[in-house]
Amino acid sequence: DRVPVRRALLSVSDKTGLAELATALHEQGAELVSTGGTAKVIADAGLPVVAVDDVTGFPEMMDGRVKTLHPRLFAGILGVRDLDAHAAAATEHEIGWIDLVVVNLYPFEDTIAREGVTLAEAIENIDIGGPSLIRAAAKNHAYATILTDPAQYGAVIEELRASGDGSLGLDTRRTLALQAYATTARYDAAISGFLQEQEAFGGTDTAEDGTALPGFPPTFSRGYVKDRDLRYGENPHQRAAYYRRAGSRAHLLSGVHQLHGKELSFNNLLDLEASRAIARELADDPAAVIVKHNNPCGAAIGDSSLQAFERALASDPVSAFGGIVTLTRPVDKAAAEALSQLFVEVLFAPSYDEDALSILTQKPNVRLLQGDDAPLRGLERLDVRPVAGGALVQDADGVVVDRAGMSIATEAQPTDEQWRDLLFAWRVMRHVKSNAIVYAKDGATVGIGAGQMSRVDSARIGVEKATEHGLDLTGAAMASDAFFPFPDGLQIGLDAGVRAVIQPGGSMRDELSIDAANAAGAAMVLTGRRHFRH
Ligand code: 93A
Repeated sequence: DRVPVRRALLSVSDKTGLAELATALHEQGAELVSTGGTAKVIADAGLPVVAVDDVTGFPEMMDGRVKTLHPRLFAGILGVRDLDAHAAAATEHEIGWIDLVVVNLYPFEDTIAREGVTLAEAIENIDIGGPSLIRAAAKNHAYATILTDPAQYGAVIEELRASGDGSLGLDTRRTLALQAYATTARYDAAISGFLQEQEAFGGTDTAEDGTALPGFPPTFSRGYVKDRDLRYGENPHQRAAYYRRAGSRAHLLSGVHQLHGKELSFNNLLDLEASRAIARELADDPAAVIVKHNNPCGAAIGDSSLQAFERALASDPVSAFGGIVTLTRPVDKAAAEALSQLFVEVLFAPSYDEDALSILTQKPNVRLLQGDDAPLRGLERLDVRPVAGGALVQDADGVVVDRAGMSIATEAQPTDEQWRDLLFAWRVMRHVKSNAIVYAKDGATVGIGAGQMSRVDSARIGVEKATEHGLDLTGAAMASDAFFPFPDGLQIGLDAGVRAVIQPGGSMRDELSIDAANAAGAAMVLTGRRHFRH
């Protein structure tokens, strides 16, 4: 099952290691066939090389868009050497077998990562001939070997030299074929991912304002590229890695610099995603968000990073231990001093001043991240969740929260302060697992009930948290992610002092809840929009 390499086709964008590989092939007696730029490097290395034009009888044309797309080459790769009919066709059409194909592709991913790249430049960097050569050689790995990455050259050179007859074994050909299909799959995923985000292609999965564009495609495919291995998953017995979406303009960790601390864990990344998503909603102000187990345990806006953090922490200082903290403004000395009092797993902020850094880096266990959140805005238009053998895909719940479309159901109208707290609570609530109840006062959460199977329990837990931490719910705002089917959950809030409520409305028994609010002299806003998060 060893195949001597008598003839090789080389066409590479990345010329790294090319001269060494070509030299080894030549030494083993292989004939080298090559495209323009690649042939030049080989010739410059003093080796004989045949131009593809001389094999195909056609010049490279259409600005290089058509170089290798020719039956003389493809039949030479794809022919089944042991079939008489294939051998006869090869003889008749003067086709020589190609035993080794060396291709690496136009750098599409590097191109789209460049600042200010145009759509035309990106499209010009879609390689057509290269992936075809790769797929052809990988398919016919019974006879041909495919190299797609300079990192593979060294082992192949060694094997060629060790073989004595310039041959490569079946195991090698199989391993490389597998890598080859992974390469072309990733390449196409990058193209598809990039085009999906282009306005010219209908842009996106949903329009900027969150309204769905008609229809989901009949097939849904997304390519993910490994960004890094992780030490383990949610638990130590689970293996894990972080992947970014191929072709996406940004991802959770792009532009994020880790200034200090251990490597990020699976759970860190999960919670970082959650805490940054909430912070993005509050970013008009200095804000702080503390997340534990994917739910916020405190969020607040304030006059400064320090004040926002202190108020977010006050919401539930017990749960905040070991939390993931995101700040929307730079961290200064005062904020750093306060932060250093708490055990924080991860701290994310736009920047840190020198004093802050010297304080925070004294703590060995905090992972300090610096990054810009703007690239993530509006990025994920689809929400994809794996299920057994499939995926559930929906529009992301990316609706911009403002007063438009909301109505007031009660005699009492919210004051300006209440409106601020209502919208604040509503923004935070959208990121809390259902059933979600959020109590807020003066731009800070004062009680959060998350993830309960009964809304009444969430309402009660939020009040208990406030009481436990010495917070006063008198005059607080209350947000509920879905309507109150009965007024019992609402009543728990009202009894604790809530005087402004925001909820979707739409229950058959809305009137009962509105009556309860009126009886307490509370204002109630109906949003007409539910925000479940399972
Ligand atoms: O534009 S292409 O898609 N048309 C082709 O027929 C073709 N064949 C090989 N690009 C094509 N290639 C690519 O050219 C290879 O994948 C490789 O990346 C590059 C090598 O060109 P050169 O040898 O001129 O540097």
